[in-house]
Parts: sequence; C-alpha cells; structure tokens
Amino acid sequence: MKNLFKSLPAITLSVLLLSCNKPSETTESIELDEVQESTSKYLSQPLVSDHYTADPSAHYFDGKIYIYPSHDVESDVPQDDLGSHFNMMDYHVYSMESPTSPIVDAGKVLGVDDIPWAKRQLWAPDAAEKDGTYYLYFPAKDENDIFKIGVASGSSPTGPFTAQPEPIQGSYSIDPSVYEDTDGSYYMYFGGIWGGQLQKYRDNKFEDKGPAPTDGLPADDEPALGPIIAKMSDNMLEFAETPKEIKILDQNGSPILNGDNERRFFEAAWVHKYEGKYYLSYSTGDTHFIAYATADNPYGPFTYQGVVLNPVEGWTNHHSIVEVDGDWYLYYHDTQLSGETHLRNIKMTKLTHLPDGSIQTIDPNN
Ligand code: FUB
Repeated sequence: MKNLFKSLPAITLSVLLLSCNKPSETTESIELDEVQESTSKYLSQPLVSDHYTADPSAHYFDGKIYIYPSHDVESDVPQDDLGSHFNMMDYHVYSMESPTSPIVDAGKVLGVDDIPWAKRQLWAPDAAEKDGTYYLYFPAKDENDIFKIGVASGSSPTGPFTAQPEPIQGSYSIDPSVYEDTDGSYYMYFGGIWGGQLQKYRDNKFEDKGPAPTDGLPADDEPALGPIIAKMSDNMLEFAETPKEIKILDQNGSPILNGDNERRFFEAAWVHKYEGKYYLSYSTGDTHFIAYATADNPYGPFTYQGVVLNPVEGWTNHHSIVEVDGDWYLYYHDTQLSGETHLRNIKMTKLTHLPDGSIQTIDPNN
C-alpha cells in the first residue's frame, strides 16, 4: 500500500502515528487490517505527519533533543538524477524532551527568501551550538545553480535564525554536518556526488566536466571521492583552514574505489565519537546503505567497517547519530507516508555499539 498518507482518514492516521511509541496499546484501536500490515513492516513509525521531513540531523543541546531536517514539499519540477525534484524552500526545527516523548514542531525558522544569496533547493541542514549561540548550516543553490553552504545564527536552538549575507567562503557541494570534538574544536564535513556536485571539484577548485551526474567522477578503478573536512573558525561562520578531502580505506589500507558502489562515499557524512574513535557514517547513494568507517583523528584516513543502516523505502538514505544519556540513537528517514522518493518522513531507532567497537547493523524493515 503506497499512498498511505493520502488515503487514510486523518483520525486514523493520528492514531497510527501516535502508536510509534506505544504500539501494543494502540494497535487494537486501528481497525484497518491493511494499516496494521503496512505499519508492522517498518522497524519504526514516522515522527512527523503534518509535513514531509527528511535528512534529520539530531543533537542533544542542554538536556533536550533537537532535530534539524529538510522540509520536503510537493513540486512540479520533474524527477531527474540530479535531484531537481528535491525543491525545498524552508526549514522547520523539531524537539523532543526525551527519546520517547512526542515531537514538537517549532515552526519555520528560515526560508529561501531570508537568504540573500540562495536561489533554490534548501537541502540537508545541520546545527551546532557554541557559547550560547546556535548555528544552522545549510546547502542551497546560488543564482548560477551552484551549491554552496550557508550559515544562519540565533540565540535559541529553535531559531529564528538570521542568515549571513554570503555563503561560507570556500564552501561548495551539499550536506554539511558540524561535529564538536571533545577538545572544543568544531569541524564541518560536507559533500555529495551526482546532484550534490562534488564531482565538479578537485582540490577545492571548480572544474565542470559536463552536465551528467557522473561527469567528473574518477574512473571505476580509481579512488572514490571522499567527503571534505574543514575546521571551523572561532566565530563558527568561516572555515579556519583550506578544506581537505578525507580518504576512506578498506581493511587492507587500499582506497575504496569509485566502482565499489556498495562502500564508496556518496553523500550525508556524519561524525560521532565513541570510546575515543571517530566514526564517519555516510550514504552510499545508488546502493542505498548507510555505511561507516573509523579513524583515530577527525581528518582520517578512515577505515571502512560495515553498514549502520540497510536500505530504507525510497531512493535516498540519510541519517544522524546522537547520544542521549549514555544511549545512542539513529535518526533516519524513509517514504512510508507518501511512497514518493522526494516526500520523506523522519524516524528514529536505537543504535548499538557492540563490545568490539562495531555498530550493529539496523534493518529498517521488520
Ligand atoms: O534532501 C536532499 C538530498 O537528498 C540530501 O541533501 C541528500 O543527502 C539526500 O538525502
């Protein structure tokens, strides 16, 4: 059953969605067998039902969980391999008092019209806090249809945020995520191939090799492109250094190759630290995994370890990993509510680090 969101009466849908935290208490009140069948096939249920939401970046700020997702919208832009149909216009911020609490929508915190340099496509954002100021980082296309990364700031985790007049100098491509290290340094990881335009750059220089999503990628037997890292300046508004490409190696120390589609980086880089090790997780794009690799420092090289999340329903797979009071959670999305690849809904589930340091692979479908 694909168009669940559109075909269910609102009241049934609310019962269904409220059931995500207490499935055994509420499933009896849902009288549609079809609904039960459809929901039980998923590991977890959508967190938000009145908007389409995706790419959830979750943070634990001051004792509360805040989620910074993309805000998916219906669009008349035709679907293509550059993701033009992901034509998002603004951001909402969500919060949860605890992992089992209801999610609260703080409303719209930034729109494309509030960003002087941005023309369209507000893709996956992230946020960071430093000294009581909150920073929202986001990719958008400029007037030349080139993705850049912008920053907006405010005094509350739920905004509103005021955008800087220009994108971050030296930024490009998509999917910024900002990791606060235990020594108080902040690093931005970014980049995504195909529609994310990373393949158009080498050594931070734009070299457009053509319009197809794969134009500019290395040959299949060459090392794949890695995500980019840059340390943030003290004011969190600029890069403190020239961005560098991260290497992802296999267990033998050889680079993961561009033709290794099941393991190579595509987009959605996220870093967390567990027991002193840096875990870089990312989407493999056209093979739809969230994979991970580990390193002893934030710059890598990172060594491929395995899969965090198997493919979800829908083309994209994008996640974040957050620690809350000693437990770890994966925020992710799928297309359960719409059946449409560009109209996604965010979800969450527990994530387990095993005693040997590996992450237990999560299967999003039961
Ligand atoms: O939401 C738009 C794009 O889809 C994101 O930037 C990618 O990571 C993918 O999830």
